[in-house]
Parts: sequence; structure tokens; C-alpha cells
Amino acid sequence: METIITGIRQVIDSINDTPLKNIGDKILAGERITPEEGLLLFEKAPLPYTGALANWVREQKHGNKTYFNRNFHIEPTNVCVFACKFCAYSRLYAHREEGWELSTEQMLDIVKSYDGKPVTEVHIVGGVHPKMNLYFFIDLIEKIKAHRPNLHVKGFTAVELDYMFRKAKVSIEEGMKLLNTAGLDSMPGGGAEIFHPEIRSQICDDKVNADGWLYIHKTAHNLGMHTNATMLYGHIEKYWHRIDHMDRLRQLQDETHGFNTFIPLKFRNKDNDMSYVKESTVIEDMKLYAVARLYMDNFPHLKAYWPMLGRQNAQLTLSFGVNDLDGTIDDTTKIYSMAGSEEQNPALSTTQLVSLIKQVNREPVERDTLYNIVKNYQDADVAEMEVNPLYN
Ligand code: V47
Ligand code: SF4
Repeated sequence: METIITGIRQVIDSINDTPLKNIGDKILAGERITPEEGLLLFEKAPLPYTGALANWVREQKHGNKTYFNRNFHIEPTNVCVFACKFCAYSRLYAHREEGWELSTEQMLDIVKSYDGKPVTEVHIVGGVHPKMNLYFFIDLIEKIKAHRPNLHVKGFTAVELDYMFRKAKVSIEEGMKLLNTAGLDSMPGGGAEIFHPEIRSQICDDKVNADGWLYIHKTAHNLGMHTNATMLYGHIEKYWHRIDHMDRLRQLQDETHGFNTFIPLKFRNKDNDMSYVKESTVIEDMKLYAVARLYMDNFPHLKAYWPMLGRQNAQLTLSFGVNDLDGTIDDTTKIYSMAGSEEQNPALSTTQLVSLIKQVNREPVERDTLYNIVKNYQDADVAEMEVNPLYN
């Protein structure tokens, strides 16, 4: 421990800029940084400096542990009433014959295809289809739970929920309670994009706004459910929009403590209405992860979603504040492959994920959705895992 403190002290003392040095001193003292200081880190701090601070915070919180879970995704449909400019995945309702719509039976068949496999979570998220309403999903969740009661159901972005509740004419409180009673355990963090109206109005004008998104998460937290939060970055937003976004989340977290994980999502520019926007560089990506780790001091976890970043860059984030690599996923998640991510077929076996984490000298730990430890793979022999069907 002492050597780590000495190391980070030396890093802070070596910076030749008083405001940046003050930020380092605050971080070391466990104090919160202000929005102005967050902005300064984006604008002026050398990446090795921000990265070293973020890595220090990560190691204080989690040591070397790097979490992942064993999950699978169900995407009920890609037909969507909204028209987010960055989305390469959805098909407007008017063109629904170009998209897909899964029936309840088809989705249950996906769940059943994992019978006997040690997955702990199903992640359900898709487009906003006018016919897949609140009661359709209540029925689906009840059937999933009847089939496999211990499978954690993480489902529906605040965007999907806002539409479902309005259409069913129920309050957010009532709707969340109905879903929770049916077996919805937690919510993913999608749909947050960039909260500030200056950007939101340009990239996803017609879906729930910042206050609506935050209120749905707050309602879930008040019911005792945990949720995640995302930020779609690296397009037309400025640094200060990112700080504004993270600040709104930090404030809600102070109130409810219901968020588990912050997940920055790198904008990919293939086949969408924002293809003219250049994607961010790896240096900018690492800077963002590091500032996020420093700014979001009340978020326990920072996740890099590897299907979007690519495997090598995901490994790199583990030195810039990240302590979670999402899951094995095991499926045909299309939202990123359709927008141009490196991972056209995002599936990694547990063995592959464990060795990815070990390669960069971190400790692979399988968790469940709520970060209870399922298994620590630090001493696991990857060669033995390779021949064990449970891990492949
Ligand atoms: O809200 C859409 C993003 C999100 C693009 O909570 C894009 O554990 C990049 O939220 N480039 C949905 N991103 C996915 C999501 C998620 C994923 C993994 C884990 C969790 C979790 C949540 O996908 C959308 C949007 O921000 N997205 N198009 C694109 N072109
Ligand atoms: Fe629909 Fe979500 Fe795509 Fe927006 S990002 S168009 S809400 S599927």
C-alpha cells in the first residue's frame, strides 16, 4: 500500500501546474472534484497524469479485481417508433417488414437454450415497438421466471419504459411496481445518451428527456432495484456536456445510491445518420474513462463494454479506471455490430474473457448482476478451462 501511495504522490508532485496538482491532492485525500475541475482534466491534463489518478482510485476501490458476468441478451425487436440519429440498428415502425419481432415463445426458446448452462443474467433490451406493450412484457417476464426462477432479469431502458407506461396509461410508480412484481430485477443503463438539451435535441429529439430518464431510475431505486447508467460519447458533444451528464448522475446517486455501474458507450459511425461524424481516438477514449472514474466518485463500478471498444482497447481501459468488462454475452447482439464496432460477432467464452483479463495482470472475478462474487479465477488454469465445456 505504501509503495502505491508513494508512487501516486510522486506523480502528483511531478506535475507542473498548480490547479492540476490540487486536483491530484484532492483525489488522494478522498475529496470530490468539482465540475470545473472535471473540465480542466479533460482540457488540460496529460493522459498519463489522469490515467495514474484513475488507476489509483480503481485500485483503492477494487484492487486488481476485474469483474465480468455470464449473461445472454434477448433483443425482442429492432422495430422502433423513435429515430435516434446515431442508431444503425432500428427500423422505423413504417418499415417494420425490414426488422425482426420475436414472439414470446421464441424468446422463451432462447431462455431454454441456456438450460443447464451457468449463466446468471438475461439482459432484455430492444427497439420501442408499439405492439409490444407493458402487459406483453409482464407476461414474458413471468414466464421466464416460472421457467428459471434464479435467472436475474435485467431489462428495458428508461426509453422503453417511458413509452410503455405512457401507452398503458399507468404512472411510472405503478408501471415499475408491476414489472418488479412480475420478476424484473434490475434495469440496464441505456437511453441516457447525452442529457443536455443542446445535444439531445440534435441526436434523439423525440425520446424521453433527461429529467424523465432520471425519474424512472429514481423510481426503480426507491423500489429497491439497482440500475446502471450510460453515456454515449465521442460525437457532437463537447467536454462540458459530458461533465453536465455525469454531474446529473452523480447528484441522483447521492440521493438514492441505486446505481451500480457507469458505462461510457463510444459512438460508432457506420450506417447511421451521423456517419459524417468522426469516431473518437483511443487516447480520447482512455481520457474519458479516466475522468469518469475520477468524477463519478459515488459509483462503485466503471464498465467498459468490450463488444463496442474491441478486445484490446477494453484491456487498455483496465489501466484507466475500469474494473468491469460486462459479460460473456454469448449471443448475436446487433446494436454495435450494425453501427460498426470491431466485434461483428460479440461472443467471448468465459475462458477467453478470463485470459484477456489475465494477460494484463488483473484478477478475473465472475460476479452476478449485483456484484456478488460467483467465482475468482485468479488461480484458474486457462489450459484446463479450455477443455472444460462449462467454460466454453
Ligand atoms: O442507449 C446506439 C447505444 C445503447 C450506437 O446497462 C450506440 O449493463 C454507439 O445501453 N454507437 C443501448 N452506441 C445499449 C446499452 C447497454 C449495453 C451494455 C450493457 C448495458 C448495461 C447497457 O446503445 C443505446 C445507445 O446509447 N448505441 N447506437 C452507436 N452507433
Ligand atoms: Fe430506438 Fe433505441 Fe435505436 Fe433510439 S437507440 S432509435 S430508442 S432502438
